[in-house]
Formats: sequence, C-alpha cells, structure tokens
Amino acid sequence: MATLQKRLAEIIPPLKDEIKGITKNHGDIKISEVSIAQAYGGMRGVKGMICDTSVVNPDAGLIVRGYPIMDLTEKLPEEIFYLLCTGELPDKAALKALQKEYSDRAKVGKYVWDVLEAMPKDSHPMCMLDTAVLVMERESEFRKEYDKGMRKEDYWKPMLEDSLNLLAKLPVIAAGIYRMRFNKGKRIGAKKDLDWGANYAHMLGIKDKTGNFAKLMQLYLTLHCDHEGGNVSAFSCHTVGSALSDAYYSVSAGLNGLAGPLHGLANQECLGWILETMKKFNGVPSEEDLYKFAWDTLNSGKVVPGYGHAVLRVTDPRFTAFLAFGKKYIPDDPVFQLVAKVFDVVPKVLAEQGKVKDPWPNVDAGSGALLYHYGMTEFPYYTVLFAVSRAMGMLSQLILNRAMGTAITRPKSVSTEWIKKQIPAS
Ligand code: CMX
Repeated sequence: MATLQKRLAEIIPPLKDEIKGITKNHGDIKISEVSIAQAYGGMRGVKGMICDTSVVNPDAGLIVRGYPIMDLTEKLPEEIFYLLCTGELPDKAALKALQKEYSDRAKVGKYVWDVLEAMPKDSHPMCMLDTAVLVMERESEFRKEYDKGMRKEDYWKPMLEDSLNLLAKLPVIAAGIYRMRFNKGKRIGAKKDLDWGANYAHMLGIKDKTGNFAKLMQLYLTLHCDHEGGNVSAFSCHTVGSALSDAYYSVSAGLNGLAGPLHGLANQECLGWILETMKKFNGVPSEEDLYKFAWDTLNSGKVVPGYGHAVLRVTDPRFTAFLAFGKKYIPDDPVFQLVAKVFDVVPKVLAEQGKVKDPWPNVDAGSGALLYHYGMTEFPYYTVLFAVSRAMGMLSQLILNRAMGTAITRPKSVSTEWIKKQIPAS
C-alpha cells in the first residue's frame, strides 16, 4: 500500500541526489540580487530559500505542487497534506491509511486540557492553541530519537511521526479551545467515520442542518494549507526548524507569526471592519458611503484589512473561491453582500491612494463573513482555523527540509553604517 511513509521513503533518496547534483554542478549560478530597498523592506522579492511544497505566482496565486489552488477546492485536506509532502494526490488506499493515522493519533493528553483550562479567561484563542502545541513538545518523537542518537538520513522519519501526531490532534485541541473559550459547553468527541475537516466541524458543535458549514470547513482547510516558504509563519517555522528544533517548537514559532494582524489575524480584523461599517450605516451602505468610509480608514492611518499582499498582484484565487461559495450558499446574507460590495469599491480606493502595490483582496477578505453566517460569530477564533490548516504547509515543509538536510538559516545582516558606505558620493 502506498502509505505516506512508504511513498516518502521512495521519493526522498532520488530527490536528495538531484539536489546534491544541482548544488555541486551549478551552485555558483546567481538567482537573485538584493537592493538596499529590499534589505530595508522585509527582503521582499529576494530569492534566497527553497520551498518545494507550493509556489505563489504574483499573477496567478497559490500553486500547490503544480496544481492551481482553484483546481483543488473539492479535495479533502488529507489529500492536500499528502500532495504537499509527495507532489502526488493519494489513491483511495493511501487516503484511507492517512485518515486512519489521524484517527488513531487524535487523543489529546489530559495535561494539555489542564494547562488550557488554567489560562486566564481573556487569553487569545491563538495564544491558547500555541500554548497547547508547545506544552505537547514533551511528546516529540524527533527529540526522543535525536537524544538517543539518530542518523541524519533518518531525521525525516520521526519528523513525519511528530507531524502526523500534531495534525491528528490539532482539530481536537482547536475545537476544544472554541468550546472552552466561548462557553459552548462540554467538549465534543471525534467520530470515527468522519474525515479530518468534517470531524473538526463536528467537534466545534456549530449547529447546521444544511451540512454546508462542514463544506465550508473543508474549503477553508484546503485553501489555507500553504503559501510557499517566505511568508511570516512558514519562514519563522522554517528558521526555528533549521536549528533542528522539533515540530512542536517550530510550528509554535510559525503560529506566533500567524497571530500578527498583518498576517493571519487579518481575517478577524477584516470581519471587524465589515461589521463596523454595517453598524455605522445601519446595514449595507451605498457604494458612495462605502467609498468615503474606506478613505476615512486610510486617512486615519489604518490599513483596510484583507486587501493587499506582499507577493500577489491579482485578486487572490482563495478569495475568489470563498466569494463563489458565498454566492452559491448564502447570497442573501447582508454581511456577505457587504463583502462583495467592498470588493467592488476598495480596490478603486487603494489604487487612487497609490501607495499599495496590490489593491486586490487576499484570502482574509471574505472568509469571516461566511463563518459568521453559520453562527461562528467569535471572530478572535478565526485565525485558529487558519492555523489548523496552515500547520499542513509548515509540517510538510519541515519534513522535506529534514529529509534534504537543509542547512541552518543564517542570512547576513548589515548595518546602516555599512549601507551608507555602499552609496557612491554625489
Ligand atoms: N490598506 C492600506 N494601506 C495598505 C494596505 C491596505 N490594505 N496594504 C498595503 N498598504 C500600504 C502599506 O502599509 C505601505 O504603506 P507605507 O509605505 O506607508 O508603509 C504601502 O501600502 C506599500 O505596501 P505594499 O508594498 O503594497 O505591501 P506590503 O508588502 O508591505 O504588505 C500586507 C503586505 C499584506 C502586509 C499589506 O498589504 C497589509 O497590511 N494588508 C492589510 C492586512 C492584511 O490583509 N493582511 C493579510 C495578508 C494575507 C496573509 O498573510 O494572511
């Protein structure tokens, strides 16, 4: 059976040889130059690391292992994880085997719940998720094997074990946090016959007779899976992992970055902005009022959350997928209608202002309105959903980096004094 473990064991050695050959024979070829503006500007556009799980093209958005994300919207998140790791979609048997792995590993230790319950009641759900991940570090198979003394070529194996354990437990923990933090009552146990995303939806306990909330969760978890290697969460996870820190330490680092308002937290900020607009205008405003309100936001020195991107220069296809979901299932919902209207107005405003390089919506612009419709109104929780999905990207990248023996991250920094010396005298 082509289990994930077996398939990785087959594809890793030739891939390693290929990379060895490339660096040995062509290592001197230049792939990037760095300007002073880039050094001060978050290294935007500098090609200085490898990520084989996905690429983000400025004019097309996320491509996972050669598949545009719009071609994957019907896939289960388990299929996506297999694809991220191997470059192939699993056959039925491999999918079933992976689902069994998740189901067998889903039990979360009591000590994790005890820690979460001891946290202050106003802790942010992302801080709770991160704490749970970090406190489970004691379970790391990578650390155990490393401490025993393991051969370098075997590093990826316990990393895969840690990844499967984490992915199996994350929805259970994340759903538990939702119920605990927002007083939803007792935790709901997983069901053996449900897939990963449907189980998460079930454990959250959102009542939905239509079954469309579970569909939304499948779409949500699929769309947020990965976004190449240089975004804040992936890069943080990568850097920490490059020190051979295990999956728990590394993913925790990534989650801390995802919790920032310019990154994953933008989805909570986004719905906040939409609801603020609704409140101000007592419902969906006219295009004219919306135009003025968007300008007010910019003039008050704030960003319009959900718009702009460090890499993309077109409407994020993930936003397009959420918009299509809303149009299909909840076209009459006023909050969703406002999201669609904002899409008509805000890019014009941002373009007129002329500062932003990408005036188009990113993934965070629309997802909140959909969750809100199905009764998940606690928007500080939204980034947790993002995190559960993005763990797939972070972990698949970690597995591959361990397999390839990726070097410890250590770019060179320079001082402003040094920069000044590079500027020719005029
Ligand atoms: N609203 C107002 N101003 C914006 C803006 C927005 N949505 N997006 C960018 N700008 C501004 C920047 O703040 C910057 O202003 P200054 O020159 O005064 O510093 C200027 O436009 C140029 O920025 P940029 O090069 O176009 O964008 P960056 O690559 O620096 O930043 C991002 C990208 C996403 C942080 C930025 O567009 C932003 O803050 N967007 C709103 C927050 C958001 O939606 N984040 C989620 C991104 C997706 C994700 O990672 O999860």
